[in-house]
Amino acid sequence: MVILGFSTVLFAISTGALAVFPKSADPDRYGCPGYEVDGEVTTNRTSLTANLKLAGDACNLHGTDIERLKLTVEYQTDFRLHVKIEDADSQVYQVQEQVLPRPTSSSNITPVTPWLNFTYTTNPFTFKVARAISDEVLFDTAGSPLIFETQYVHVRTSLPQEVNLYGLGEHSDSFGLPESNYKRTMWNSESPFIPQNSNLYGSHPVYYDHRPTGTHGVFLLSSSGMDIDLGRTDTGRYLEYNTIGGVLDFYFFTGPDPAAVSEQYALIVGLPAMMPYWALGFHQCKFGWKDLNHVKEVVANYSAAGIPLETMWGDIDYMDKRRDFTPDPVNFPLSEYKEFINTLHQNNQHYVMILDPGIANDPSYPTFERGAQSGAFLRADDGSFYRGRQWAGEVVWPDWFAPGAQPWWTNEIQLTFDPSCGLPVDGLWVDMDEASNMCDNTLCFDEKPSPASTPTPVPSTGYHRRCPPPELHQGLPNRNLFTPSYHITNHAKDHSLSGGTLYTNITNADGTTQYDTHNLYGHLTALATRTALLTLHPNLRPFVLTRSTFSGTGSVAAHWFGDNASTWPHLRASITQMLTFTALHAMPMVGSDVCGFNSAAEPLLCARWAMVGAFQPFYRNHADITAPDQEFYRWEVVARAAKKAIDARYRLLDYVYTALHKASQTGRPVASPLWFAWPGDEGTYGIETQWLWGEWLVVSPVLEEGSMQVEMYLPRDVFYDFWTGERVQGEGKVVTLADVAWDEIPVHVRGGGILPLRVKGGMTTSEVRGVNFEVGK
Ligand code: MIG
Repeated sequence: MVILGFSTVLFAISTGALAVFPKSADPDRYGCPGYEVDGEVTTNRTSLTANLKLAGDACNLHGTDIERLKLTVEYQTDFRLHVKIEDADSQVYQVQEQVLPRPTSSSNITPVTPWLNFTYTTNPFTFKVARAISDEVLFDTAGSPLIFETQYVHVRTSLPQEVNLYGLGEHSDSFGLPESNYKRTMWNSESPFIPQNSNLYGSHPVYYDHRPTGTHGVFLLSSSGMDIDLGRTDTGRYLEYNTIGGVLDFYFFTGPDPAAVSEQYALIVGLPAMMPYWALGFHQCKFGWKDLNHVKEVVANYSAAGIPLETMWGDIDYMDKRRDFTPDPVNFPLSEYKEFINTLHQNNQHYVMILDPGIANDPSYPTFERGAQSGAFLRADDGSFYRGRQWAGEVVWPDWFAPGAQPWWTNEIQLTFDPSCGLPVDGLWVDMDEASNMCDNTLCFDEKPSPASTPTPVPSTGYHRRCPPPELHQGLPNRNLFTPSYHITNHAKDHSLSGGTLYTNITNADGTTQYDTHNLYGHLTALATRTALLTLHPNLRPFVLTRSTFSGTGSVAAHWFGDNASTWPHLRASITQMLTFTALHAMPMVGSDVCGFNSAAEPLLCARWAMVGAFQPFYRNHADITAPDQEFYRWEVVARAAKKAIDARYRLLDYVYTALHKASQTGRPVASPLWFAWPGDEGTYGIETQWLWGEWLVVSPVLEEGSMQVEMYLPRDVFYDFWTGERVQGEGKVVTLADVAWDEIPVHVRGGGILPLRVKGGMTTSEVRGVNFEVGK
């Protein structure tokens, strides 16, 4: 063992017996040779590099085994360990720096006493990450061969029985992840009804492992399609990555406090964007508002009902022929539309409008024409625009890696939304940015012939040719980019990679392919939109809402959880989804479609949801065109619940705004699970229906149909009822709160908390800002 100037051993060759790979549960993998260290291992004070070579005959399970790899291990700070395994030739795709800037070596803080130890075996090569202080093993790849092929990468870590895993969004599954038989697929996809056990709109390949001894995080920086499997063998639990490409670029975060992991993760993927104050107000949206008069009625009805309405939203109904930047001249006439938005502004209210990345393929549509001139659109291999189907009919899509794309998008946004001549919107909403393609399968236009459509040719082989050969990190040539042999479990359409989205063998302008960059499309759409807003309004914080996300999108935009339904299970899912994003994915500004998107909202469900949403960051009521109207004023009980909850939300607005600011400075979450505050209390580990709102409030809503009671867990601590001020002694057990009325939501303040409360709420956030504070009760 070598000691490198630290009190702890930084890089040690494990002296244990050679790892022997046990027969894996998946017989296909048995027989893969793994890798061995080849030649010298170079270490200096804070880093280690080594070459790896295939340790036997290639197994070529799903592609070709890559012979030579390169290992780099860096102690980047005391709290962050970076372990990277890439192909020696640096051809395999790596997420572009412009998408996710990596820390530069100068930004790394030279470690003094690293909290983690990296140890390895040389033949076969395996590695282990352990806590320095206790030798507790956190990650251990012995036991399953490392497989690094052109279209398949596999690594497995064994796990002790007693660990609690969270994260790996976006999903609608339980907050604490199941121990076994669980697969998380990362492949961004249009996901109506947010199905469980399925990939959804975003990909965040980071998990948090919480143990009574501390919390740590593991982030695989990869946009490749992948399955992450949690399972069990005779010898214990494991977590494994099965990707269809990319490199193994791991960041290990030491915690050990849960919120410290959130902060350490945010420093890698980007600190959350600070939001404008008004964005914390209550938002109302609906798909299917047929004209401006109807929209005005909704505003008037809110005001008449005395329910605060901060922001109105314009869904695709405003568009002529469902084309971006093109208000319908009959139903949303431009000058009246401007006047309406100006009136909202006079009343200190706001307006946000939708954009879809699919651009109508029609030379008479100026946005298309300018995009075509700028080289802004994705192209098929034959040089023609890559075409598909979206709301606007036959469409093309921006290639966010094309140099002309951003200037074109910025220009369209300026032309349409410049307040001096256009629609003075306060924010933009980007939808369908997975990207969603309504072609049912790869035959799209063949199946639904339309006279104006010329189909993009179906790739004959699916193999992607490329000349000249790719540059560094652009992706290996000669891969099957259309139907790779390893199938990730994509739920979309025909279950193929390209189902319901862009063909994966399409090349981006920078030489990379959609196969590798698919999961970044939403992030890039949001980023381009944010950049455009910053050009339009250099001195205003941009507000962008995006459906599709990737690790780090919190630094760019807000996010809603897509097309849920008006059901009690989806009300509950809104909490687990929120906690996953706010606490674990550095995305504070998130929320569900309040009262549910699909199907009819029952008033009692809507009442409970109105209150739950009031204690979550992004608070917007929204529904589908086929769903009945569900504004809060439509039912007396909902109106009552909403008024009371919004009043509390607004009185607390500065508490939340401050928490959001802290998140944007440090990554500390705005809302988190109870175990963040009581990491040693095992009673909190499985709780997913209560949460910490800021650091001091515990919210425990009623979430069961027809119920007026809630089973609430309060840790051993002193609490005060937020509404009455009554002292409540938490006893570390579940208590039943009965008779929770339809306009009540239980909220408790942790003893010791000081809340900056406004004396009263107001009809808008700007009114609230004029009200005095009181401190606590
Ligand atoms: O195919 O713009 O998730 O919020 O209302 C549906 C219409 C397209 C999906 C979004 C939803 C939005 C709807 N959009």
